[in-house]
Formats: sequence, structure tokens, C-alpha cells
Amino acid sequence: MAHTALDPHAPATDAGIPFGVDIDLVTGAMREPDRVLVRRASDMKGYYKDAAALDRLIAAGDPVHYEVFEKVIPETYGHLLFCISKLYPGRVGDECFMTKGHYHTVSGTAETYLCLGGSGHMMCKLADGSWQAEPMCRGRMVYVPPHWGHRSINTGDDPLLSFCVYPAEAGHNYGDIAVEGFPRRVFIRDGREVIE
Ligand code: S6P
Ligand code: ZN
Repeated sequence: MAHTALDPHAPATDAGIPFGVDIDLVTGAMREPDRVLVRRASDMKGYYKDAAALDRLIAAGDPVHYEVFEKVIPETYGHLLFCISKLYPGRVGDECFMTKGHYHTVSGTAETYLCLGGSGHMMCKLADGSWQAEPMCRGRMVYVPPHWGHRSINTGDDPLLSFCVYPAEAGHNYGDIAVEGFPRRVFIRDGREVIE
């Protein structure tokens, strides 16, 4: 499993029984998440254009890039996984902080991201290299269709908060994205956003 469990022995939520979760729609805080995935700058080696800038950031304190808060749900067909994704603002050189990005292992599974706050893009790509950057801002939902790789990119000064929902059996395929990369990156230069 790609995600780190707070308590690796925690039983899966009995998702055969209805349950509720409190989420603060302003801060994105999920009450009593079962798992929290934390990725720091040092987890992002190889992802940014300016590797030396990333090394400097790691040496300067290795800041958290993003956190994902989840409830444990059986990862089997019929269930839905949901999470809060919190991508912090920042730059590696002049490139905006971003998530690693992935395809779903079960490639034909979609995902919805409802942006709760912040600003940025959902960078989407197909294996043939075609791409689309969907703007994200509070109240905008982005639909990532089956087969599209996806990565969140924070272009603003506040955390980019999203509520994500996807089929529980989807899985995360990081390997193909790590090899292929995304066709475009997002930078802030002279106060302006540049996609290249
Ligand atoms: C899962 C969904 C999100 C991401 C999260 C972190 O399908 O897309 O929960 O896992 O935004 O991104 P990444 O690319 O490191 O998994
Ligand atoms: Zn996904």
C-alpha cells in the first residue's frame, strides 16, 4: 500500500456500516483520520526541474510538501475512497509545489476533486502525451476521467485544499509517471504564472 498508516494495525473501517466524518470546509481538517500521508521535499527527488533548488530546500529544513488525510475503507470494488489533500504553497526554484502525480493502477477509474481552498491546477495527462491543466479554486470541482494521470499544482500563497473521491480498487501507479513525467510544468516568474 502506498499510503502510510498512522497505526498500521488499525482495522479497516467497517464500511458495511454507515458512518460519518466531520470535515472543516475552511481549513480542510478531517476529524480523526485513520491515515495521514506526509510527503516532504526529500520525498520529491526527481520530480522538479531544478534538482539543486530541491536539494537546497531539503538542506534548509525539508519542509512538508503535502498531506493526505483518509479514513480506512476496504480497497475493493463497490467501495469509494475519499480523502482531503492539502498541498502547501511554495516553490522549488521558480517551480510551484506539486504532488508526485499518478495514474490509477486500475487505469479505467476516474476521480473527482472538489477544491475547498487555495488556487492552482489539476495537471492531467494521457499516456500519448496529450495534456490539460484544469484550474482549481474554492468551489470548483475537477473531474479526472479514466486513464488520465493527474497531479495537483499550487500556484498560490495558501494551501491548495481538495476533497477527493475515487473507486476504492483504483490503486496508485507512480512508476509510469516517474518515467514519463508530465508534458508541462508550472512556474511563477515575475509574479506571473508560466506553463511550459
Ligand atoms: C488518489 C488521489 C489523491 C492523491 C493525493 C497525493 O487517487 O489522487 O488522494 O493521492 O493528492 O498525490 P500523489 O500523486 O502523491 O498520490
Ligand atoms: Zn488519483
